Amino acid sequence: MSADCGSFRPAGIEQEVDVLFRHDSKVDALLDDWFPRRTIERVLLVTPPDAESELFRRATVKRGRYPNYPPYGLGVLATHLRSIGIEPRIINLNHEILAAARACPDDHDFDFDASWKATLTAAIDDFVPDLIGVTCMFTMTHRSLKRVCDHAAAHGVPVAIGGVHVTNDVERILTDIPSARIRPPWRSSGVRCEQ
Ligand code: B12
Repeated sequence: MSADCGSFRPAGIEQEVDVLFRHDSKVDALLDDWFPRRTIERVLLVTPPDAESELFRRATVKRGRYPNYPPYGLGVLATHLRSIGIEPRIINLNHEILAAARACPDDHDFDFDASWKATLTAAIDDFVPDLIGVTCMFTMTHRSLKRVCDHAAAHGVPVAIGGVHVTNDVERILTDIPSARIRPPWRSSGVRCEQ
């Protein structure tokens, strides 16, 4: 029995390759738009606050009951970026908001949204990233993720998202967070890029 392995391609792969070729000029235009210098030197990696303003309670902060874990996933990404010559910076807005809430002397003076927005803006202005990557582990953080992506994108820097929630809740991610322009596809190992 002989088999012509050279001409054999699984249907799925054929389709993916086809799509890549058909959209080649569109991808080129997108890359020109997002990365005019056609290079990525600095990537700002961001963890959104776990909580959101409507549900945030300073009394809970003072009792030390909000979780505050290091962003392990972003640490892994930062290591990979460094290994290919890209400078990463991580900003953990969950930690930053808890620290700011703890430090603020008066409950009424604390503005949750203004606080994390100012921290993120300062990081963007200082680091001048070519790309902002936002992580999201928990479904309950979806609204916070959306707000962080909207605020980051308003600075004119392309925003990519990833993490457990993003991979898991793809339909909501694709419809609800247009400000994150680099998102996972329905399937395959590539990324979906939309104008
Ligand atoms: C360790 C862990 C914990 C730890 C630490 C949590 C933390 N905040 O870091 C502890 C034990 C504290 C914990 C607690 C909880 N957990 Co937990 N936990 C996990 C676990 C087992 C591993 C997560 C992890 O660290 N992975 C390793 C890192 C390196 O991977 P990563 O973060 O996903 O990042 C990689 C990729 O996702 C990607 N990536 C990530 N970000 C980005 C961004 C961009 C731009 C790109 C391109 C790529 C990218 O690249 C990274 C490197 O490969 C997951 C299950 C799982 N398999 O993921 C559950 C899981 C995340 N936990 C879950 C839950 C429900 C909880 C709790 C809510 C449980 C509870 N009822 O209390 C609490 C919440 C606590 C909190 N708010 O932090 C669920 C979340 C489900 C959901 N959809 O919301 C999971 C998925 C388990 C499950 N199957 O149910 N958890």
